[in-house]
Amino acid sequence: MPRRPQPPLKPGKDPVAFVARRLEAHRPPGPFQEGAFTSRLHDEGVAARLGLALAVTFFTCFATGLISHFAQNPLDIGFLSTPVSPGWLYRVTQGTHVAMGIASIPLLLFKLWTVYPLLFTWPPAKNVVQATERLFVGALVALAVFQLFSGLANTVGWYPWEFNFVVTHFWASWMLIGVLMIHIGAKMRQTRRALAKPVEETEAHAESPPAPTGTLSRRGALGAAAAAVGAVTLTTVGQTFRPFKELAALAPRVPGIGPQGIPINRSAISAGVTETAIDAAFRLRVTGDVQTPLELSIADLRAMPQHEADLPITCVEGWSASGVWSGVRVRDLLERAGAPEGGEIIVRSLQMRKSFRTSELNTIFARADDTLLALDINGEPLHIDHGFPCRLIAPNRPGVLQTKWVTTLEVRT
Ligand SMILES: Nc1nc2c(c(=O)[nH]1)N[C@H]1C(S)=C(S)[C@@H](COP(=O)(O)O)O[C@H]1N2
Ligand SMILES: [Mo]
Repeated sequence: MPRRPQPPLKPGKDPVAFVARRLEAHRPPGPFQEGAFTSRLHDEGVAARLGLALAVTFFTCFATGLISHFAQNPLDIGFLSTPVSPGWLYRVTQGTHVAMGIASIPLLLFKLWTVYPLLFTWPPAKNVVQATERLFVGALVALAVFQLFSGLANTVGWYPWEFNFVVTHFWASWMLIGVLMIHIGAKMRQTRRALAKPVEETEAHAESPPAPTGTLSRRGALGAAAAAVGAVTLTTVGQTFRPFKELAALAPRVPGIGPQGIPINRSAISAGVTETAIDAAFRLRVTGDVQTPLELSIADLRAMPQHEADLPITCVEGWSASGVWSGVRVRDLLERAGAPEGGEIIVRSLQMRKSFRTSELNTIFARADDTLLALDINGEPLHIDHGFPCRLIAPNRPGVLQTKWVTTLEVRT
């Protein structure tokens, strides 16, 4: 179709196009020269397929991340409230979050390698629209690298930064998903076209010679990416999916597991409770808006009806492990203290410093059958590192909220 002749551009109209036309005559040497990249794998068909896989992992991470966020910061409005059952649900969503995040790492590295020659296009952008699009791609790459790096560091309990991981990872995820949607919108047509063709024949390199024997074909390269995803998944997913425990060479919390079959997050020494936790004067207090405040010794707690619950500890850092816990129902304690229906319960630990000393239970969680102040695990009294003399254990709940060394339940209405 013949195009209408374009009027000569003035700088005021599209400054990027104006600069670009002047730059065209000054193409830098080296990678900026046309034909500098010869690999058949720098190809839109490969990039599109990896992009599709990344879209799946990123949207899954976003959704499961939101579930985790709202489990830790409950909205408590209607269908948006975190349900109490099934008790294993958070274990699955958080396990999926971490597994998908880890799988994204080889996918992203490979995708970046596939498209990096685009960094050397000349001129860098032909017009203002393209310049904007490229800035968004830059932001997308930066955010994706940040999310995967900070998330991975979190799973190994490494915090080499000053900022608050949870808050930053949360807000960066919104920005990432925003620029990702813009990117998907901008690339939709190109991606569809590339996906419609067999991967060995995509357009960008249609005229490129067939791969010399001994080099990787595009299909082979995608197979290698899939194998890399499989390898990192198999060697880490055992941290939450126990049948794969033996393979979990790269999972930080599996080897040796921990006392009573569960890894330790913070030890009694680190929490500074080695003396208070074994003090004979220990009492569990039920206080706040109650008719009869309670002060119960361990013997008093053991004299109450004991209940069992088979529930996991699901650390937000990516590991999980289940046990059969037994102890007193929180609901029974609330009833004994004459707590009114509704309100919330603040659970406080003996721990005096550092984080995770307290957590909250909304009324639904507090009154669930399986929400226990556990005294035993798998038939033995709790190990001191697992919260002796008593800890909270509740269904479908992030590990950070399963408070150890509990000494006070404060009822607030
Ligand atoms: N008092 C107190 N309780 C706590 C913590 C803590 O640091 N202090 N850590 C929490 C976290 S992050 C997790 S994952 C679980 C781990 O329980 P475990 O160490 O018995 O496996 O305990 C939770 N309860
Ligand atoms: Mo945790």
